[in-house]
Amino acid sequence: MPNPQITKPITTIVQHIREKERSFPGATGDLSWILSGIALATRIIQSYVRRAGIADVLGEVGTENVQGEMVQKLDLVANETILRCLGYRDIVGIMVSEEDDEPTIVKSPGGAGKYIVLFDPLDGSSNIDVNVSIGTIFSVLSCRDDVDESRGALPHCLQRGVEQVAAGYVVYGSSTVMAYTTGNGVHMFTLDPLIGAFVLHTDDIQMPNVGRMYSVNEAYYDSFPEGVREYLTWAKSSEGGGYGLRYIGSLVADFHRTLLKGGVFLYPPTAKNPSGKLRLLYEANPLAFIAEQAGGAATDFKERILDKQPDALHARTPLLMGSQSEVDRVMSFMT
Ligand code: P6P
Repeated sequence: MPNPQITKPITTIVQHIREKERSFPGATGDLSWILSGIALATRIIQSYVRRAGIADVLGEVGTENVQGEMVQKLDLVANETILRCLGYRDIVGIMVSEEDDEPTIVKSPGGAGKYIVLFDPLDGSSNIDVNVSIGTIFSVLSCRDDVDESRGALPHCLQRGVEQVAAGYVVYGSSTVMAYTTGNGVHMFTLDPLIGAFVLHTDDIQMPNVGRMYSVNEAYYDSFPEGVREYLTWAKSSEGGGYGLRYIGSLVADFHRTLLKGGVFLYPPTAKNPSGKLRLLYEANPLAFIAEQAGGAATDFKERILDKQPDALHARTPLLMGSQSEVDRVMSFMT
């Protein structure tokens, strides 16, 4: 009599990647090696997040990062953890962090260091002290083979989102969940604290094509583009038909909900951030890759996020992302 408790195999991230890679001739196992490094780093980060009230990791460090934001102690813990867990993986050449002004060159891009890992180590960190979900976002690019080594790391980093070879996020919420894609669907894992491993719970996630939920910080309403204001008026009207508003103020948490429940997330240009607040390379691009792989869409209210050519390491972008039909609906108001 089979054990009724074992309803499906326990699949860890590395197993999952290897199984997926087997269906791709020539797959080298590189991505599984990078993703297992990210899984290790985020398991360590979550151990600090879960102890924030008792471990000395709450509050600000007292310095500003390149974004002009006050650095939280946990930001530094997360940043150092990822640099340490990935920096010694032989295939990682360059690392780009929201917390660091410049790229960290771990190995010469032309040699063994074939990949670039770009990450926001702890997005939403201002929410740490009030126990709101926060997250880690990562993007993986291949180093270019047409760039002379004398030009340094930047040309390898400033690639469009369509060039990503992998992307994902970890949300430290009521449970710790990781989602990743390598371009063959979006796969989601939950960290099982009993065994200390991320275990597969949903393969090939599809974002609902419709979702009557919008997610935006309406405090900036007056400085939104006219089309966005018109959309919001419609969504709240009887003609719009009962949209709900959910806004956590933590990108990874707002995105995770949108991926699972559908709807649309908006961070339009504002007077305070006329080019948008969110960063292209290590926030918008990886989440846009995930959104599209799950059947959704992501634009900057004008063009597809993944087609944008970055002009700077910490370039910002407006972001409209979510269910295809909901993104289309917002765009129908943009003249
Ligand atoms: P606002 C957190 O600081 C963050 O970078 C994202 O996680 C989040 O979506 C956004 O800023 C919230 O910004 O202006 O609404 O507080």
